[in-house]
Amino acid sequence: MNSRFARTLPLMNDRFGLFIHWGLYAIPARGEWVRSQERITNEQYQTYFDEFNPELYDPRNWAKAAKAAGQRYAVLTTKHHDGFCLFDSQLTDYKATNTLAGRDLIREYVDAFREEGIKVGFYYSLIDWYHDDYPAYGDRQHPMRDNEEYKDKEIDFDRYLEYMHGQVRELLTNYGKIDIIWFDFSYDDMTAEKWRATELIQMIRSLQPDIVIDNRLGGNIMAEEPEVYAGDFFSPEQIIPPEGIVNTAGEAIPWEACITLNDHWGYHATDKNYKSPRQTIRALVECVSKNGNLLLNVGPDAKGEIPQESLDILEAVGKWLHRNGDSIYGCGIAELPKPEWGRYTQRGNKLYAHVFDRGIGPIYFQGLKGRIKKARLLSDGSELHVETPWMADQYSDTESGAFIHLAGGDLPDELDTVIELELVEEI
Ligand code: FHN
Repeated sequence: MNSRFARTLPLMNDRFGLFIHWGLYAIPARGEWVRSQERITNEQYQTYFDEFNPELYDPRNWAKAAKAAGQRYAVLTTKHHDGFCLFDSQLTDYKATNTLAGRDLIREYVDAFREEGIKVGFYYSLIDWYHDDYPAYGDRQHPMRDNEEYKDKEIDFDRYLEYMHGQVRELLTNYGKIDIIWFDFSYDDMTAEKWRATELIQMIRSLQPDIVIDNRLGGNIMAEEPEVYAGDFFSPEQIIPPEGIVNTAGEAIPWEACITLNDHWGYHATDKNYKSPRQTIRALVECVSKNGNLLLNVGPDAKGEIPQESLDILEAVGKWLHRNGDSIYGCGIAELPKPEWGRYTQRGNKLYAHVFDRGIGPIYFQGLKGRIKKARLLSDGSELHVETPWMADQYSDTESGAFIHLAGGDLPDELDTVIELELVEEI
């Protein structure tokens, strides 16, 4: 991987993070885009500001759930597109400390996740539908984009940029070491130097030299010489790239897929279309098998609690990781063709076979004849045997293939059975 991405590598070794979308939109409970989708005015949305009182909010519970899930970093919305600040910004009154909550919700999040040894990330929306100087009429998605009252409204976008840069400075000054800042998102001409991105990046790097930044300020992270603001990782959303991500020179670049557990980022009371633990575990494996991370999202409700359906999935993933985490953390792509039965991940001379489909008879490893020093079922460390079944020399490329016997007709773990192969030498 290009040395430009050296600062991203520790995060890439973590492989699995928790995304948290939380704010006033948890009260209407129709997702975080409700203002835009329903063209809700600031005055109408004020109802939620006046009401916001997450009496059950205790980020220590969130942090414990993330820890048990095996998530090694977290990214919480400090401000989403609605402009509401979960932190005690001195640059606005539109913040949690001025609601019935009366607390700096970000301060408590940072303390709680640090306490659990989980890296701390901030999501910060470049878009701001509340700020007076953010373009509204004719914008692609502003709630007032087709409200004639906004047509001739004078704005001072530089004043918005001073505000936005000032808040980023607050976030990266007042809360100790921050591991990730996750900007969201550039669009149309609202990109790159429209945000004064170079100046912003220079400020960020001076305040937090080791911080990792996503690619949504603009520019092209896949260029051979990306812009200074093009970011430290690529951020595919609601998709796992078919082949992983390489730049125009064919060099692997760091990437992180952000994915919801149901179909919404922010809390949505009636969206019960949750992914299964099996889907979630296999999504994590697929990301790692392609040199990527998974940032898995939860949307806490207006009371401040993560939905039970999400907690149940996180718990199941954590149980699987407790036994099989060696096949995820610090692992990446294996230079082998994707096998029929599942996927490979690799770390040094340890190759991990993630068997999703049991098939009939032994598991076949194309190209690995004579290259496996020993094999173990990762979940319990039990010995497995490399073998060549009877007649195999009549129907397979036994010149290069290897077979491992798995007892029984079902997989030991139908979510994902992992075989750890210690190789004679790294592939
Ligand atoms: O518009 C946002 C959306 O609300 C959410 O924050 C996702 C998460 O990456 N990013 C943007 C595009 O969907």
